[in-house]
Amino acid sequence: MVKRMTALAAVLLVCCLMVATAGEKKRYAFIFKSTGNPFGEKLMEGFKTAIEESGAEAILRAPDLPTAEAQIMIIEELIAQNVDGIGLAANDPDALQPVLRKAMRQEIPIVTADSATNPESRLVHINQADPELIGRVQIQAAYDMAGGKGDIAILSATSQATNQNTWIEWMKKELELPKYKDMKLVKVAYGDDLRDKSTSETEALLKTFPDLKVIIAPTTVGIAAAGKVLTDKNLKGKVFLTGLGLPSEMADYIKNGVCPWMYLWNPIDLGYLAGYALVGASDGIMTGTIGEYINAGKLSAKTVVSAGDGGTEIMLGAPFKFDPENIDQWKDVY
Ligand code: RAM
Repeated sequence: MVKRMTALAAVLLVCCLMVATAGEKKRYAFIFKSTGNPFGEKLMEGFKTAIEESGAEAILRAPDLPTAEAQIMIIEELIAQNVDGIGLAANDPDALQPVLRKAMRQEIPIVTADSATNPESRLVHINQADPELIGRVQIQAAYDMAGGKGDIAILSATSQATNQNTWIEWMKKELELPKYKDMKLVKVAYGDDLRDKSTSETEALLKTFPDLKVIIAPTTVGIAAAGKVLTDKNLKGKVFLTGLGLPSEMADYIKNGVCPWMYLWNPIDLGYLAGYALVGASDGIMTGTIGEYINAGKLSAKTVVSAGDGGTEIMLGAPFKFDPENIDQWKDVY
């Protein structure tokens, strides 16, 4: 009798567990570089849409400051919560490796987007556009704006950001071409994707290099801060601004001529693609192997290709040029 009751209890327990598991939604997290960055908010909006389209729940996180240490703490929490996958824009290529490998050992897939880790710390990277093109096009813009002559300064994000550092390497390679013999890169400054620091770094550049001709800011936070400083100081036509900016934040500076043109890609689509890649990874459909196809919802199928760092990636598209002609069509989108 006792034996029969124990068996019945065991069967009931298994049934309860099965019902609970069937009803439980999968949970996928995305960690951006830091809070207060509208680019990151748009990226996470796209991620959330993709995750919800798969019937799962999205957890959106970002540390107050763009450091690897702060992201490590969040990743530890997410491992403890046993989430079904983690996407992130990494604040450092190598420093996150131990915690990300720990996650992967616990079968939590890792996908990076926007800013990659080293290949050992991820399954696949979601790349916004060809880094060589992103880098070269910004120097070409500076050349055209300055008439081929003068000093250039770069106002970047953090000194450890993989994405900005890769683009800056390509900018330096472009500058080696003979056509740039009368242009000089005088400084790379770091505004850390913080509005105040980006503002004070812009002011410092103007003070230290009074003959500065162009500021290139390959960060949406930096370019918006520089646009405000140059506008407030009435430097339109004296110091040109270009780089990577959000149309919603840059429309005024594109229209007032401080930033004649700039580039970017769709951050919502970038996050959306990361969401689909992560769901595919959790379902075992996407293993990050070259040649694999993933279903990316409204973006159709995307292929895994080899990345410049020896790992693999999925490419979103090409950088898009924003200028006075088209900025009004985009400023309310992102
Ligand atoms: C900032 C961030 C982000 C970068 C964009 C262009 O918002 O640094 O990582 O991709 O700029």
